[in-house]
Amino acid sequence: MSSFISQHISSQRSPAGAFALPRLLLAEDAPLEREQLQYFLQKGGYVVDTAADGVEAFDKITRDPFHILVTDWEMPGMDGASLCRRIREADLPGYVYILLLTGHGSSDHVVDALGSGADNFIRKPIDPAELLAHVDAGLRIVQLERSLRAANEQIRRLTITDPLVGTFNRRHLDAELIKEVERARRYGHCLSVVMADLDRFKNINDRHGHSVGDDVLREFASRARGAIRQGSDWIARFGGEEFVIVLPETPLTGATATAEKIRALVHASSVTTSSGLLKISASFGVAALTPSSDPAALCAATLLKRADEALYRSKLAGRNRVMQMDEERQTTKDLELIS
Ligand code: GH3
Ligand code: MG
Ligand code: MG
Ligand code: MG
Repeated sequence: MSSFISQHISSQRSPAGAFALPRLLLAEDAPLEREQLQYFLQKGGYVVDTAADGVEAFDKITRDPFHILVTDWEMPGMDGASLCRRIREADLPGYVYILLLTGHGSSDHVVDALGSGADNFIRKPIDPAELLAHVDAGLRIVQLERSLRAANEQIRRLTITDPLVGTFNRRHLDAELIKEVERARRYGHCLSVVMADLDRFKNINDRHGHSVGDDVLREFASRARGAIRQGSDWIARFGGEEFVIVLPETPLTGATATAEKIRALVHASSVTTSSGLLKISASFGVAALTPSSDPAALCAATLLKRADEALYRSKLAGRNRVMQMDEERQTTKDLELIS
């Protein structure tokens, strides 16, 4: 390596900032230039992978996450501009900052480079210090984009989460249950919902205060969460002391068994609150869609309404029980009668 190069790059520098290991892909078809550029960039603190042409670069960037792409303009197969366009069209998990290396100086060329999706360009022959300054500036933009995306994701999570119990909220239920019904209809799957309502919950609030009531709600949610199939089933707080559990690809019998599991867990042991141990119970109503359901009845609102009717009958029948809505006869069955 020439002394010019090493003079310009100190091995002490660290551009990474928020990234422990900023990952950079270098696409350059000329082997010697590729080697030199890789050396500059590695000395600059980047983890550098290389590609000998645009096709190889695109393949690597779609398989592994890279923060920055430094690419030559003229390469065999896929040139730098086409590579930029392909990357911008691809659905990559994070923004890739693209720096184009060009031997051309015309303004048409610059317009082309930026128009194809490059963020910036630098002219050959490459000055190592200038290259690193450009790459570091790119890294700052990538860092900003990542922190914005993380903040957006946090906001999105907050908008669909119930702040008291940490389950999904009503907004999420309203939006997602429609999609679950649509999926079940399209793929010919069953879909069940369970509606749960804490028994005599008003008494808990009246006797022990709202904050104890809140403890009970949180504990109910936690026990219910522990009883459902992770990854597919999900819970939303419908409102007050009412919850809906959605069970995709689950027939009525399976959903009824899950509801019974939750009911038993909720009733089995007292809840620890600031007012001491409290015995609680909940009532449940279960309804399902099946591939043979009447298409007119295949909607989220109808499904919820039927689960709610079954829940209402659980309450009437004495609480602390599970009732299921029989689709054909539109009647409810007490779990004790069917098990
Ligand atoms: P039932 O067995 O018939 O369901 O009787 P219940 O007392 O549970 O039903 P009711 O609908 O009469 O009372 C529900 C209570 O839930 C009334 C309301 O004050 C309470 N509640 C609703 N939201 C919250 C909340 O976020 N925190 C607390 N602590 N209580 C709530
Ligand atoms: Mg070239
Ligand atoms: Mg209620
Ligand atoms: Mg209640």
